[in-house]
Amino acid sequence: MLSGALLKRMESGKFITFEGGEGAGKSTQIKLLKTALETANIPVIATREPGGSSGAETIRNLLLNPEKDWDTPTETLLHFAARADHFTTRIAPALKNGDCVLCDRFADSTRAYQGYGLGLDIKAIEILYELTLGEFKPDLTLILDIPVQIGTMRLQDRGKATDRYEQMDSAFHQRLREGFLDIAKNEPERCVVIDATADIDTIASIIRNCVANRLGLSLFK
Ligand code: T5A
Repeated sequence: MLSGALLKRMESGKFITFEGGEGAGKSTQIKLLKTALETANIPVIATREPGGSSGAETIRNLLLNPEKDWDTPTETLLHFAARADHFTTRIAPALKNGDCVLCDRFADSTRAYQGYGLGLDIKAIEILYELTLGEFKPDLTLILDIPVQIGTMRLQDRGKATDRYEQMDSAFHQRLREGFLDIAKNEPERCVVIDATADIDTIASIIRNCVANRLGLSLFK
């Protein structure tokens, strides 16, 4: 695996992560930002976690199976195993190639879900982070913030079968929301909180402005 420091020196693409609770609208916004970047002739790929590479997609199926009740340390190790494969085989090569990488969830989801939500010590998560990614960090993290009830209603309206995490109770989802807001407060240079209750086009416009201002990408040709 490339060490984080080495990758930082080699890379030229930007790594943008989208985070938030269930139904916040990450996938919807990633598609719109990808189109905006392509229109501006900026090379871009979109990916997701858990998953995004063939090994990590195999682990995703284990993690999201509603019939499997992993204990929290095992589940966290599986998320980092998936992330290690995804980073090495997909994210790092794309950044090295100069592509902008848009990622639907990354390590902040482990901090929020397994840490704030399921109670694993954040220090354990940071040790696994360092082992897997070294000093590597997203260039920008967009946290789509939404009240739990609205996110849940959106998923019900969408009508797809629910996975293991979507089936957790509302107290769990409230802890996640607070966790994401805490992460943003602690790292304001990396994270931006976006009100995800606005309409799709308003949010897309806020995101384009944020990407242009924070990363200096010219999206408005
Ligand atoms: N997980 C993940 C961990 O526990 N630890 C980890 O380390 C990682 C990486 C992944 C699960 O794994 C957990 C977290 C997750 O529970 P997933 O299937 O990839 O699961 O699902 P999510 O990432 O949770 O994504 P969702 O599909 O649930 O939600 P999105 O992508 O945030 O929302 P989106 O865009 O699909 O929109 C949902 C619905 O709302 C509508 C859309 O049309 C869609 O129907 N919508 C809006 N409606 C009104 N106004 C808007 N502004 C709207 N935006 C979207």
